[in-house]
Amino acid sequence: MKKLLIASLLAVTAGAWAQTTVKVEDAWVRGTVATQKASGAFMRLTPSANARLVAVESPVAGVVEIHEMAMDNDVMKMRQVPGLELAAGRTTELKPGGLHVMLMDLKQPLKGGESVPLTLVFEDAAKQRFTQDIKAPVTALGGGNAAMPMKPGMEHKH
Ligand SMILES: [Cu+2]
Repeated sequence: MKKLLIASLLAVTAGAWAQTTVKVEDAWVRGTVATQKASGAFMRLTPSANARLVAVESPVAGVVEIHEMAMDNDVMKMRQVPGLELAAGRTTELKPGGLHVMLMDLKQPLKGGESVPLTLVFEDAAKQRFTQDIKAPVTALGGGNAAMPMKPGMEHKH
């Protein structure tokens, strides 16, 4: 009984104090050609308190995963990560050749000039989930393979 009371007090406190917000900057999605079924979304995330990006949802993709690039026997490969730890006040950058949001099973080609709605699902330090909706403009690069590593000099910034 006493334990229960403490637990609920903690929950109330967490609700009142741990209002974590995450600043999302420079979000963009790589444009695709008609035959392409996958693309990447990139952005910078800076949380007000320790948080975790646990999922991303988008109406344009059947499946959305959080990926990282890693060297595997001298070959750059990407793999899914269960979540992204975001440290308070520190900026985590999702960029080509690094961490990215993988949009798969695309329902239509993503054209430059359009924007893609993304719902970012975060978990705060108290494991409470909160979401943030953003619209990421599509950058028309055409061709290429979604989220494949690019040489730094090739990276476009608009
Ligand atoms: Cu990927």
